[in-house]
Amino acid sequence: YATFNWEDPLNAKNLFTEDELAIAETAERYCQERLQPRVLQAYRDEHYDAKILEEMGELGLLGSSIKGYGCAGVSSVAGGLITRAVERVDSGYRSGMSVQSSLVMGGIYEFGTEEQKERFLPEMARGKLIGAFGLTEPNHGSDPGSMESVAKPHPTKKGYYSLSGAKTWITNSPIADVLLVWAKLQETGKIKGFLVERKDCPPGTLQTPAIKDKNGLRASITGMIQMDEVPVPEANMFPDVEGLKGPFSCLNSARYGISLGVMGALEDAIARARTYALERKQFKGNPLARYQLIQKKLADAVTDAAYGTLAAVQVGRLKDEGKVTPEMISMVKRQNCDSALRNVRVLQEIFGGNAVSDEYHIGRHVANLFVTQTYEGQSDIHSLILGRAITGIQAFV
Ligand code: TGC
Ligand code: FAD
Repeated sequence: YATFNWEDPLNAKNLFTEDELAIAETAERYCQERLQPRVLQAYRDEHYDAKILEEMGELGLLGSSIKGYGCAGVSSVAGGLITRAVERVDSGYRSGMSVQSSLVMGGIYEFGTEEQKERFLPEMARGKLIGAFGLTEPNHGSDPGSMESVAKPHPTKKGYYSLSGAKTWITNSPIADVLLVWAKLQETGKIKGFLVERKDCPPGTLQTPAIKDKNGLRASITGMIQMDEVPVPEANMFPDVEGLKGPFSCLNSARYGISLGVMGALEDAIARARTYALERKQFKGNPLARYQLIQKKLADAVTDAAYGTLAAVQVGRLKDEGKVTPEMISMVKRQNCDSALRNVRVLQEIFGGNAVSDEYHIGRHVANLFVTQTYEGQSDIHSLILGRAITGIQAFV
């Protein structure tokens, strides 16, 4: 028999190509050497250093599965291994990267004109232009189809739309140069995607205030997008896609990335809990790891991390072969976010009172993983997506 490896119990490594292993190693090294040392202070200060995107850009980690336009063109699984490496440090760092890579660059790549791709993608791949994705509104989160943001023909500028409305809980919005905003055309009521460039917005038309004092995802920056008749040239609209298919197609890639990303956060929590359980002694000098209840917690978490990883790798392979369905992505996004959050909450118990100190890092993962379960479709919403596919009955309304 081979030797059991608690860090990769079902030998997922065996499923990766040489290229994927090399990319994962580059990403893991960067994240452990450059991100891990700054996360504690960043989380305390609720500070996101935009330079991180430039650093990631230098390593080819942004928009990694896009072919051409200065992007690496790697497999979906390799892209997932990058998100896993980043989220092993912090879900907020992964969030900043996912929005840039999957939601904005991915959207431009899939639905943009050739001119839009040439204009935005190379600079975004270098982390020199920062993106945000505006779908959620104050009154419409799980149900973005009811959005109120509107695009009217501009009253004075020919060839321009005028965008008004508000988006909220938008990752990167306070620092974004280009905001992919989804709004309904006044004439048709159909949802369209617009690339709003901050540098071109007249004063007072675009505000992107930060949402402060979050109790999760504090190492990422989140804000609103407030639009008051923002002029946007027709050349900045996605020409062909309309309806929710546009934003949801972008979400397919980002949700996939989260499914492997959260396994990174869970694996980090397992490693920290195992070390703590081996070092901390209670009752006659025994390490906590000596006790059966502690071992069960570790066994459950290690099993769920291994299963979740294999399922996500399978979905990634199907994605690259053109055989994936959105429901498969809903399944791994929901299952992996739920299991990561559930297990990390249990592992937190192993730290006793020390769990309350941020220096043990476990509380940060718990708070972050609540957010991952909520954004990009809250888990119950993914249950309903799966329920609809299983029964043929739509239960949202
Ligand atoms: P429904 O009738 O289901 O679909 C409307 C149209 O969209 C198409 N579609 C999809 N297309 C591609 N991929 C998918 N996954 C798709 N899902 C649906 C569908 O075929 C249809 O097309 P057409 O041509 O017939 O019009 O729409 P509904 O209004 O009933 O939607 C229901 C529901 C619940 C599925 C949907 O609204 C939903 O998923 N809600 C969750 C909202 C959400 O995920 N928001 C994410 C905001 S972005 C974010 O959170 C980023 S966080 C990033 C970070 O920091 O990491
Ligand atoms: P609601 O839709 O009000 O839902 C509240 C609860 O009710 C949930 O548990 C939900 O599952 C449940 N519920 C709703 N409808 C039903 C139903 N029909 N049946 C049963 N249960 C239901 N959005 C973006 O567009 N871009 C971003 O970059 C972005 N980044 C984010 C970053 C952070 C830190 C956070 C917290 C959120 C972010 N979001 C972003 C928003 C996120 O996608 C939404 O919070 C999420 O979609 C849920 O919407 P909501 O908060 O309005 O909750």
